[in-house]
Amino acid sequence: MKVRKGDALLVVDIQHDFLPGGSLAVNEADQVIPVLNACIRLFREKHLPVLACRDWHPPDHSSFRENGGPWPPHCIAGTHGAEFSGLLELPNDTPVFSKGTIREKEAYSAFDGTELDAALKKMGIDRLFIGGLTTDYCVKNSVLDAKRRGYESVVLLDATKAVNLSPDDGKNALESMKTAGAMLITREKLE
Ligand code: VGL
Ligand code: ZN
Repeated sequence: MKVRKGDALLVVDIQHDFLPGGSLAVNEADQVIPVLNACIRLFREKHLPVLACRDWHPPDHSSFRENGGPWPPHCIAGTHGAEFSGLLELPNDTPVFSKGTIREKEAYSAFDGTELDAALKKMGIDRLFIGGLTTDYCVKNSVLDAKRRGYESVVLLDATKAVNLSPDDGKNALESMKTAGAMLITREKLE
């Protein structure tokens, strides 16, 4: 598949807390970073936009266990755990969209409460390539939202890893994205 004008790359939540050693570490999550770096290089070479989102919670977010949510505290705004991995080669001018910033509200999609849609429209984007963490939450919800909003969506299979609270969550998430009309491809298919 050839990337072309109208394409953008969205890098989802490559933050310390989702990586090995983090408070919500996802199995093998570090393996996606070199794949994403290769995608970033490709998009930059073709002068196509690269964007990123991050989980950016207040310290008492409602998704944390102590507040009745399913997760350990993670990605608290301004902390080391919320920073992007230093191994991720994001260009300095990458627009970053923060989500989950309101205490009472969970927001798994990069579109939820952000200016992402407006930014994509302004840049004339009609197809979004999405990779990052996690397959069963932020990637899934961002892909489904992108489709709903009329973008073609392409999931980068080898650039995403699942939390798998239940063992099949990642597999089911990919299935639901496919059913919604998203394309699933590996990075080697991209040129
Ligand atoms: C995410 C769990 C909790 C994600 C965010 O980025 O997929 N997962 N918060
Ligand atoms: Zn979160």
